[in-house]
Amino acid sequence: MPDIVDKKSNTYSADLGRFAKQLAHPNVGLFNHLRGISVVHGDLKHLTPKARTYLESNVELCQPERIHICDGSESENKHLLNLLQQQGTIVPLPKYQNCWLARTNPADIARVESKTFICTERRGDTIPTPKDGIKGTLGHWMSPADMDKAVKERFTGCMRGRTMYVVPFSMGPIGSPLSKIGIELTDSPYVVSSMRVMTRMGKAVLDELTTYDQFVKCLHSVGTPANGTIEMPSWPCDPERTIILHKPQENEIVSYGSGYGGNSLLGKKCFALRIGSTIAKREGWLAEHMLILGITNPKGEKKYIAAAFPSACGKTNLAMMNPSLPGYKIECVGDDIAWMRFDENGQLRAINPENGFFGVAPGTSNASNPNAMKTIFKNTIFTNVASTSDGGVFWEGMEKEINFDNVKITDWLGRPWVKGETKTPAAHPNSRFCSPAEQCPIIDPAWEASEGVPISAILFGGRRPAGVPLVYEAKNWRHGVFVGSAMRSEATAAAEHKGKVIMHDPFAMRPFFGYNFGQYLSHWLSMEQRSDKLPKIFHVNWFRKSSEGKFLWPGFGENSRVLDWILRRIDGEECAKETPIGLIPKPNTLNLEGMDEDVNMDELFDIPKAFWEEEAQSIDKYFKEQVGEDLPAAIDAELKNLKNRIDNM
Ligand code: GTP
Ligand code: SPV
Ligand code: MN
Repeated sequence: MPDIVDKKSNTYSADLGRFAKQLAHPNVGLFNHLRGISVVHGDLKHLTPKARTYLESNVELCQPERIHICDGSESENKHLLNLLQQQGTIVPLPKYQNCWLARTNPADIARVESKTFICTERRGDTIPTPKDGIKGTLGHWMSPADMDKAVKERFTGCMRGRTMYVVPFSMGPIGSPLSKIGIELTDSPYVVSSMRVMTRMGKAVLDELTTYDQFVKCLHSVGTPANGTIEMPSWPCDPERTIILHKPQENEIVSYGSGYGGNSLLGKKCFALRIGSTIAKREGWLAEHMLILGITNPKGEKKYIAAAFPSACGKTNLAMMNPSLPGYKIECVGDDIAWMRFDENGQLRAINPENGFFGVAPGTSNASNPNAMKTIFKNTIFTNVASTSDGGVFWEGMEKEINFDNVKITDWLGRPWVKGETKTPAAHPNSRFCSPAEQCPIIDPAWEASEGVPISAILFGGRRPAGVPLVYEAKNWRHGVFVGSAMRSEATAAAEHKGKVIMHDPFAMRPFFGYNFGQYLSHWLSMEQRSDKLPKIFHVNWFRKSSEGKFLWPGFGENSRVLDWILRRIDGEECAKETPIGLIPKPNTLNLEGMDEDVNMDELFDIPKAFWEEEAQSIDKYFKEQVGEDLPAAIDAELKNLKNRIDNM
């Protein structure tokens, strides 16, 4: 490897040793320069003409000191981890194998929805027009001229003195007809290391581009504040000027100022959902914020289910569930994103475009998610969790996993933390693990199948402390699309929202729509024309609370009981009864055998008329204020039908 880190200056040294190595290395010639900037790793010759043009124009804009073309190799990753350690971005966690802890600038800890924009010529292509005087909540639009201005202001010379990494990555298995390629240019080695976990990254992707030179352009910089002062050198960022931009027409993403998760790992929310949903609309498929799981019943029959829950509402947990119901087996295909399309037989098929899990750490334990616990203690980058004096990690929910007498805890901000004394949480509520998917002990054998897995049911769900039953089934596809459009959930720490307000979050996609939500609904409705074998749609709620504020349902592994009922519905069993909101289990058809806890089924399945009158009104208000003219007539009709059914309760 030609890249040597100079320990004193913390940069690549241009010493003679390297010069000699370059001469000896057939692929790295003296002429490996782009606009006078030297390529210190990788070879320009491996870039396709389009990739080279994209790199060239951004080198000119960002003016990096050097270019590193990533190959995805083990040795490259070692080098990056070394560099990150020297910069103080990560510390090793010697209790585990190849695990690291990153602490961010406390101002850079979650996605920033208010600073996320979609850029189109016409505003109406991006967002519905809200009612006069109402602030739109279904995304933010920017004009191309404003985007150009925003980019120039922030990116001109933003990589001076830094390395620009060229990160070729595939969303989905390399070579699958359902996969798409991206190239992320970034000045953050943390992003490169994380992208190596979250996507298929490196040389094989550049090779793939030589047969089909199309990729999503992803430009990222952690930025430098306007006054030139980087507050926390170990985690450079520019929170004041952070901006996340998407130009669907050009398949282009530009992200500035944040190093965190969905803001910087551009394959994830920016590409796989925002740009992905616009490509999916053009090409006739669906890009969704959904987990994918395989479930095998005691008879050995296997089906696949996709489920959309908002951020921090239980996707990772459901995807890796240890079923409490005897004889059942769950296998995980993906925990966050599903790309789905109908095959020639009209069967909906899904791939997980990701290669790793960027999961919520707090709440993860051997009791709640043992499969995640078996996944995350090797080759993992933890971000903003607490650490223990014996070189391990800690977060809220892990109390039973460590012995407090033997270890001292340091919180996510680097301060001493004492159980029962310190009032603030040890780990940030949105702290995360970033682990390779293949390490999951229950990863599905078909998780990388290039044709995807067949989907039999789609679940929608959210955190609904009141009024919404554990499970109900939509009457048909159209009603199901309405149920998705009417989703609401309590706000979580995964974004910048404050407090426990119940927010509308249609399809769990509100922060991730790449185009006008009204058109998105029409697109979903149009699936009826694509197939006569549409999956059944359900709504689930693990989070209903009693009048004393306790969860009515134990959740986690016990959710297998709900999946069992869903599978029986798919098989046509008559275990459901009609209610005004949809079909719920007939009495005694939800299998509760062997449950430790007594569950108040009446309370759990109660459908209070007053609550649903209010709910329907709130949905109506939301559609009128937020979607207006763009609301498809079929969805409006479904709402009217719901209102009628509630009136007749
Ligand atoms: P993102 O990665 O942000 O998209 O989140 P996610 O949807 O994957 O959420 P995740 O599975 O990480 O769960 C978030 C939180 O919900 C954790 O604190 C879990 O402990 C909690 N949770 C998950 N499933 C259940 C459940 O069935 N019941 C209850 N009460 N809590 C749950
Ligand atoms: C989410 O917020 O839905 C996440 C985490 O999965 S992030 O990648 O930061 O978007
Ligand atoms: Mn998510």
